[in-house]
Amino acid sequence: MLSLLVLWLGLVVYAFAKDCHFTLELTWKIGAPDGYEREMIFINGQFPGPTLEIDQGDWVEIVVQNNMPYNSTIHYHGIEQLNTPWADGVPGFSQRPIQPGASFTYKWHADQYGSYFYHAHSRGQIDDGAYGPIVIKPRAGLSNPFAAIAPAEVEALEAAEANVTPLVLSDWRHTTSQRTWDLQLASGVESAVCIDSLLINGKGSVNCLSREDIDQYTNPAIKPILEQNNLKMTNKGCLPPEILELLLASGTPTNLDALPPSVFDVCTPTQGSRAVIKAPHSAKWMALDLISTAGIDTFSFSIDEHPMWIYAVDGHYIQPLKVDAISVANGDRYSVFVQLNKRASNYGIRLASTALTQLINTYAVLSYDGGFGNYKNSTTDAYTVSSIPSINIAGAGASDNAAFFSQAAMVSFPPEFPQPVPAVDQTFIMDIKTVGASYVWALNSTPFDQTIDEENPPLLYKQPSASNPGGDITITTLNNTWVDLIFTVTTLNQPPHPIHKHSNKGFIIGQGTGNWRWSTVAEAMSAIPQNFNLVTPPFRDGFVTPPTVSAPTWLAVRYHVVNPGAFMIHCHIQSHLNGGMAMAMLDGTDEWPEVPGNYKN
Ligand SMILES: *[C@@H]1O[C@H](CO)[C@@H](O)[C@H](O)[C@H]1NC(C)=O
Ligand SMILES: *[C@@H]1O[C@H](CO)[C@@H](O)[C@H](O)[C@H]1NC(C)=O
Ligand SMILES: *[C@@H]1O[C@H](CO)[C@@H](O)[C@H](O)[C@H]1NC(C)=O
Ligand SMILES: [Cu+2]
Repeated sequence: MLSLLVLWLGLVVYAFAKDCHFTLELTWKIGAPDGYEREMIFINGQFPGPTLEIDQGDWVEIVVQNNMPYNSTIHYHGIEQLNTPWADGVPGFSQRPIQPGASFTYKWHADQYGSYFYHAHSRGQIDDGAYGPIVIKPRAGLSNPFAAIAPAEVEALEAAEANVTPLVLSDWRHTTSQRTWDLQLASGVESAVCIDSLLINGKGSVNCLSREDIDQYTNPAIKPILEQNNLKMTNKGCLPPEILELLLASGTPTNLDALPPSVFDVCTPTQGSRAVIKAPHSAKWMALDLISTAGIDTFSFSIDEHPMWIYAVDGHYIQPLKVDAISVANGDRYSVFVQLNKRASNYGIRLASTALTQLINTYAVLSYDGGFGNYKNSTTDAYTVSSIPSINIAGAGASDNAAFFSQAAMVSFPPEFPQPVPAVDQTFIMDIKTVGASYVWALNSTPFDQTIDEENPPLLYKQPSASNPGGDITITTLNNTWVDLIFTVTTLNQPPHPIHKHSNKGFIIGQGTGNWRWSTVAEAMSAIPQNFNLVTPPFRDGFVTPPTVSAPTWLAVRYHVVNPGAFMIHCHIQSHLNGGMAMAMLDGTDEWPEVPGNYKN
């Protein structure tokens, strides 16, 4: 009788959700995404790795086979891992590293829908190409905000969403991540800031800018510093290492002679390839998932002559916003609709870095039905576009009326922030800074040692009292409490830091310029209520701290602890993470999970 009941329940569950199975094989081989050969990571022989297509409600099983000569793990960026904290893919936190020749099976439930990506979480392997898109199709009948875009075309928009094309936006170096790290140790400066190319869906070239362009587009914020020191941006369009030494190394030993000229100075053009995105003209609309897998740069993104309707951010619907350009930080996802209502032709898909450390850009092609203009032949990049860009090569608006996405205008659909506003149980105030050398970073005063990768057993496998790394680098919470995270950036010349929170999303409830002088958000709100939004705060898994130019800044994030486990919160600039910009979040220590025996590796 009991077994019949179990069988019947099993069938009911089976009828609503399916199991999705994937195998991802990691290999370390020679590749040349931008036309320059180097050793890099392929996933199932591809770069970027294959798209994982999943339906909301599915159980997802992913076998990662590590055939590289290095330890690795795979993290599912933005996936909550509700009740499966052991499948989060962070070595030292939720599992032991997957050793060469070994495999690990991840199993998680797709509670969410939308755009995500997977990437390696061991050392700098994301910079070696270990990433690929995840698309989770919303469950049938899920309410969406598409009527606000075109009330009569909801079906066409839903069809476009069901057929979404991921655009993986990356930055790329000609050195391996290990070599990049070694060069920082040898030189004493954060040389990772100077890269070789930008890639769209793994394709690009080294495009060397002319001296005129470099001089013309050098950011006005850094021109005076360069002039005072009689320096110029380098031929790679990079901030010269002397400036990093001056502004960020704070008197620690440096040796710029340890840097080969190719790292900052010498630009050698390559003939790579260019991504061509076919626009199905008859469909009238197409959907794109912009996914930044960047190690270092913040991007500006736009499509010539085609405004974008942003309909989801970080895999969650918003009230649609029509824009010409979007600033995309490391780890961010933007899902956009593009109306295919222009003359059948080729249009530029523009990607430019807005980091002050380098002028660099690329473009892909949006090709109506793929049938216009010159086709690429195997030896030359014959695609030309004559469309009119909305952004310039430095990522700024090409005209004053280019509309950029503004996070402050972003409103979740449906509303996600609880009303009345819940009481806050704990507030953590964290000081972001470099500690000594310009490549040693702290999310909260103390750098997190990257040897945590080898923590054995991992934090999740131990009782939280035994696993607490303590000090400045740990956030400890109880389940079903509300937590405020205040990130303060008190030193000047800091770039924006895209802080990524593992497990569930958080609300960006406030930000400001000037010192944070309060102990709680409630106190701050009585002084500066205009800096907070407790009605419709942006709901995201990445929180970008405002850069500091002439004054300190701060950012306030609130989250609900609902998923006990050991998670990482860290800057998604890879060199900052390598430099220690991370903390351990031991969530729900009162309901600490027991890791099932078959998951322990
Ligand atoms: C790989 O992981 C194993 C097991 O945790 C560890 O003993 C070893 O030192 C790691 N190797 C490297 C190169 O990090
Ligand atoms: C491709 O371009 C090269 C260099 O211009 C030319 O020699 C070759 O004939 C072209 N191939 C095709 C198939 O058009
Ligand atoms: C943690 O709290 C959330 C929110 O109340 C609840 O849904 C969940 O079941 C709790 N988890 C455990 C393991 O108690
Ligand atoms: Cu950072």
